[in-house]
Amino acid sequence: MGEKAIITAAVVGAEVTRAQNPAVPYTPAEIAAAAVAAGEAGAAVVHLHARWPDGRPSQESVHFREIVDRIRSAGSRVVLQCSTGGAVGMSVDERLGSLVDGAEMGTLNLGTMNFGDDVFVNARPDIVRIAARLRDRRLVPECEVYDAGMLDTLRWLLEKAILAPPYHVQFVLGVPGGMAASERNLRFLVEGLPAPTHWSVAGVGRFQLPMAELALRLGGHVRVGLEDNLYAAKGVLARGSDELVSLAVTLATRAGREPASPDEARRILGVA
Ligand code: KMH
Ligand code: ZN
Repeated sequence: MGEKAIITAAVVGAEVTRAQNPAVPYTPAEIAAAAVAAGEAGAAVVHLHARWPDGRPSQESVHFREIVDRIRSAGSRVVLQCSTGGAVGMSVDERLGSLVDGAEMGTLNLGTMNFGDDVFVNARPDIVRIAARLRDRRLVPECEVYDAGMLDTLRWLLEKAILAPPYHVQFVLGVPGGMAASERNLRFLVEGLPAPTHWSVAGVGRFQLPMAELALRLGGHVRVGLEDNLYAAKGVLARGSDELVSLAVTLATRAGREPASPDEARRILGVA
């Protein structure tokens, strides 16, 4: 057996809608239930966004607090990772609203990029500010890398001691405007990591499960869920992120990688 595989479930995101897949959760209760179900299916980490009841993206602390409280009240021990990326167009102040008590990790997006037809702004001072907030709150950063140049920003953050271990790297591949989800790109990115660290892949859309399979083979970890992909198979909508987690568990087992429990993931990721 290889190293245990951390499966992260990204259960809602900021972009997907119920019109695209009726299983997309909106309310804190729905998002928490999706996170708990993902944990029961084998996810060790949940990547959390919030929504207003009508589906608009929210970074309101009150929503994140309710999600976190509901997950823990349900008895789930999944590692709680809150998005500081939020949605395109949000200010950094707004985005930081997600870092509520109970969060264990927070995302750190490593650069500005086209994001579909929009621009996802992460100017270097924004990155420095979010990194400082994560450090102050003793949250383990998950560095979101969409393109190769962002690894140079990671190197710069490490050299300037703005970022220090423990941190985790998530390669998000297949966003229109970022690097495509291909084996060649993933191998190139892993080789380009400025320091040895654990890493994971989130393939967007139809690339989600093939990228997960590849990452498991290469010794990485995986992210699945409705934030990045709405389908369980070609033309078949996923019934929820938990179904996608179950498919990732099958891939991990086939690759000889047992899924990590939440506490095993905490040890690997350095979450206190
Ligand atoms: N919604 C994307 C624009 C993160 O969670 O940190 C940004 C995002 C990244 O989802
Ligand atoms: Zn996200």
